Amino acid sequence: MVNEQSDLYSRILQARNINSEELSQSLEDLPDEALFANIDALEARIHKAIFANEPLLIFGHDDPDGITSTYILYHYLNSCGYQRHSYYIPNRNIESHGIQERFIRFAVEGGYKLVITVDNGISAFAGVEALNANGIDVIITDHHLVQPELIPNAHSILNPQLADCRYPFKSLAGVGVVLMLIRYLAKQWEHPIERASYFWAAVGSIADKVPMQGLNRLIVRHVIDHFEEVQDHTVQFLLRNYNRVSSPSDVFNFLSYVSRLIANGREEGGNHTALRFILQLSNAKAQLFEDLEKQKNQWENELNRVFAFLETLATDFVGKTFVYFDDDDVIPYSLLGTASTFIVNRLSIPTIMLKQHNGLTVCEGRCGDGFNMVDAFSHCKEHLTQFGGHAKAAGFTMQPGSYDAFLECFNEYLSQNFSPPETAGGLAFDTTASLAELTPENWQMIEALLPWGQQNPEPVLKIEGLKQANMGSFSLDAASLSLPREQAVDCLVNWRAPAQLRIIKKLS
Ligand SMILES: [Mn+2]
Repeated sequence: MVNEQSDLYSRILQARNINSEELSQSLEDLPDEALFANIDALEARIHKAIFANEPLLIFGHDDPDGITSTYILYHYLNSCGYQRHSYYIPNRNIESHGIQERFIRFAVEGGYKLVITVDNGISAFAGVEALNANGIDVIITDHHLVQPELIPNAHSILNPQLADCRYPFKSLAGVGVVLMLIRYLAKQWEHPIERASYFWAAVGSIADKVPMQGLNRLIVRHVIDHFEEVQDHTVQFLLRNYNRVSSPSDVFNFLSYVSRLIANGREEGGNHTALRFILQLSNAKAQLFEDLEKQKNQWENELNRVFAFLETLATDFVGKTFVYFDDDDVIPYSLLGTASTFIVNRLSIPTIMLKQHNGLTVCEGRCGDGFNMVDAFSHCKEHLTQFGGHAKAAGFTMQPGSYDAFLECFNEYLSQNFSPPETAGGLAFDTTASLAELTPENWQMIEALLPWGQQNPEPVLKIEGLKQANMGSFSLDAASLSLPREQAVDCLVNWRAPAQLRIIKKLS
């Protein structure tokens, strides 16, 4: 617990306008889940499925948010003794986002009577119709933006973004929504959820880059502060293959590591590697872990290659928007969104990346403040076969022949709805600091501000007069810019570890 405030710590609090009340919230401060619209109807339908012993299928989304959502719901139903539930996670390299033909066939042939979508489904209008036509009820849980004019005809929908939803916090990840659902079921059924559910909710929330404030912060911080309590067999397995985890930043780094590890299991349906790894109790767990580690390393190499390529595209780029069609197949389909994010971080302009995939043109769009990707795609929907996402991260598919018409429509929308933020040039930092202030005591105080994420980024300090010769015991991390040996420069830095800095910009 933080009792006295250091100067550096309180300057950062002040710069960010953080009230210390928010920093001390705990699980007891979570709002009543009954405030969610339709949650009683969801509970009744799932209850009926369990008592009638109906085959039930959880339909996840192929990313860490969707995987952790699937896991905590699947596992909660397990813990209730239910045995007729299963899960299906589509392979994003084979199927596009949402309820598609392969899944519908799987659900029908498997004789399922109830499908629960997690971290997706809110734009699956046609998919829900098709399942209904086959006598399958659908419950949707999702956190994406709603197209209010086209809500699927589901049995019931849990989504904080619904117009009539009174749950006060709107920015939960998909797994945050599922966590609130199982917390509600736990109260109704008087059967507690496992404490590790918070660990997996934290992993999915970090991976989905939701704003790290409010309830998202509360969930991740709970895991940081109660790490011993939230460990299940998978966490313990992973810890045997990981460095020591003792400080709050160790826990945060471990959570980020796990979110990257489970991002790569790409097998389809009930065979998804990452989910099988989490569920596995036997020796096979080690084999699956090796698979995942290998995939993660390959993926990180691939990522570095793509980033180097994007760096060449971004250098000296001038323009109001960045549109890139990956004709030459430099960017793998699975990295298209990551690539768009990279460009937005570099250039701060709306970015769309497109490529051919399975006979269709797919697109991932990203932007910062001052623009809304979903609105832009919605404006151009006559050219698209499917679209969805958030204001700052959205995607679509279209027929290849529609490209020119779409681009004209998109550019027209952009010219009327985006003006570049005026802060260009002035890179923001939290406060000026001196090397002498970077003490172990201050490091510990700043750890109280973890977890980092959107709306709560890692602090940026301005340090004046840095040069190699006066760094003392401090080292620079691998991603740092280098320092001149003799001539002192003013720098913006991240304080990465008690004795480690990352120079992110040289100012003089
Ligand atoms: Mn999500």
